[in-house]
Amino acid sequence: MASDLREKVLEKYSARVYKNRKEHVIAIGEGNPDTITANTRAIPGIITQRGCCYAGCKGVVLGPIKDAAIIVHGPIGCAFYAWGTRRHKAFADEKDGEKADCYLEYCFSTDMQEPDIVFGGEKKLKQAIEEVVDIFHPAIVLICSTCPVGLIGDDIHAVAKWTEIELGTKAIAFSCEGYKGVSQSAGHHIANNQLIRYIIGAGDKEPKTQYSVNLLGEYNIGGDGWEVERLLKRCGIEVVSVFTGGGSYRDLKNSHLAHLNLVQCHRSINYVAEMMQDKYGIDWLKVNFVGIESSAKSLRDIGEYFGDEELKARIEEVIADEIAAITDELDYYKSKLKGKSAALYVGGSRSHHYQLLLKDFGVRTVLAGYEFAHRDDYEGREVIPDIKPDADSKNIESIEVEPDPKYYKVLLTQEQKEKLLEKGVALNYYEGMFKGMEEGAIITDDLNHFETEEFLKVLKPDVFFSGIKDKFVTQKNGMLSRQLHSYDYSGPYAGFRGAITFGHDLVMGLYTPAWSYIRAPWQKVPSIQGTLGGEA
Ligand code: CFM
Repeated sequence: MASDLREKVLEKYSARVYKNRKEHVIAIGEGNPDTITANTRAIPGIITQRGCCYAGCKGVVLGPIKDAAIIVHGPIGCAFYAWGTRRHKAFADEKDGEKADCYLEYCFSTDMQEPDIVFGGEKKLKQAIEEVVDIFHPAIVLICSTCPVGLIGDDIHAVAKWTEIELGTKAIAFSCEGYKGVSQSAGHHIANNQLIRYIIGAGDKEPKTQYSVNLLGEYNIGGDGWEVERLLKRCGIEVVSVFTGGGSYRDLKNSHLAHLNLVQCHRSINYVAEMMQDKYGIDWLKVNFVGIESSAKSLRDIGEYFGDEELKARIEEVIADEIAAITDELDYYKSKLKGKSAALYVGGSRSHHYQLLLKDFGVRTVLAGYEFAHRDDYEGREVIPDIKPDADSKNIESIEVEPDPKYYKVLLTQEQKEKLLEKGVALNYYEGMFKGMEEGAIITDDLNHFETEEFLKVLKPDVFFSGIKDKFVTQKNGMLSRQLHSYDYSGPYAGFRGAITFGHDLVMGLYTPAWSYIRAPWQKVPSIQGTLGGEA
């Protein structure tokens, strides 16, 4: 029984740790309905895989904006870590005569030293901004603060204002100190707030067609965003902006004029989707371009939203053509993968999306979890009213927006939305991860190193999809691990063609089981002994 397996892993904890962790680890089908505790503090001393608030703001949401000079105000270690980790892919380009430069190869930082901490860092920040404006003339300057800045109280927002007045360059500050909130999720929210305040709505370039969309929560890892854009364009759907993979201030500032928002990663960008709905009347549609069936459904849902027969016919043609092009390879990879099982542990959305791609190949999911998602990402948005705010979540500002007097528009009436719902197209809604999962599958929120090793031992999946921090531990234990954050530098995995690349990589890994031939020295002779949980 799944619950016995769970107990077997958790029973090794001390009573206090057990009490905490049992709320975060559940088996599907145990509850009625299944509920989970999420977005709360990790237990001190436990090796969590989470990142910090600054990582979520600078590293995740702002990081890919190519024409922005993003200045990290803080010690150089923080800057280096944000620069060298996530796979940001973009190139400089020109759209209707308007250029967007690309600064993603650069790392801008104030490199704070001890005297700056003692006497204040604003002077140094101003100097850094002057330099960056002088050398690069960026379209916009974004300032991100790290922990010490919050502790000493530098007023980065005043410096942003100073930049606009004195240097004539648009500047926005983000108080995303690493210690805020309980994970990088807090940083997503802080970034979303400033995007709606200062960037969305700053332009006035109308879309060229009546079927225009923004792609929200698509970060172009491995070129996924480019592949999705290719598909949408083939169907005749105009992409106004991408939040934020390969994205630019040039495009984001006009996003309020698009007709529909598509949401790929709900966790990181749902605040923008909601606020754009309130402020500009733009509906959002949860899509998933990971997986063959899911990509086809996402395209069809967009067609239903616009309701144009010609558009719908073109979408069907594109789906048929894309699938015809991959059928042979799909059959081959299916034959190699059918009946395998997988465990998935990633940040806040991929552990759901990739289950659907795995299903296309006949691979079952036996364990899935998120590092920092909220209950709605697991259970669906209907639980939002039941989520009790705590001291940590109250610390992150939640902003209310009013309908914009100039740009607010209504595209579909309530009646039309209900008709769409009857056709299975739910607007402004995300169903979460749980609903599509098999009974008995284990769910782990904020999985740690100990539980990773133990669950893999008892569940024995064929592959563990995770990140760099857990990949090598897994492989040294003889099991295949593929990274879902970076795709192990492969990709794109999105869309129809991407599914084949994914299938290829997975088959390659599973049928080259090099790791299973290795025995680490400590597997033969124990090298250290100890107890768990801080109690004897
Ligand atoms: Fe969204 Fe992401 Fe993810 Fe995320 Fe991330 Fe990422 Fe991720 Mo790594 S925005 S929640 S904070 S889909 S960087 S592109 S892979 S943990 S599952």
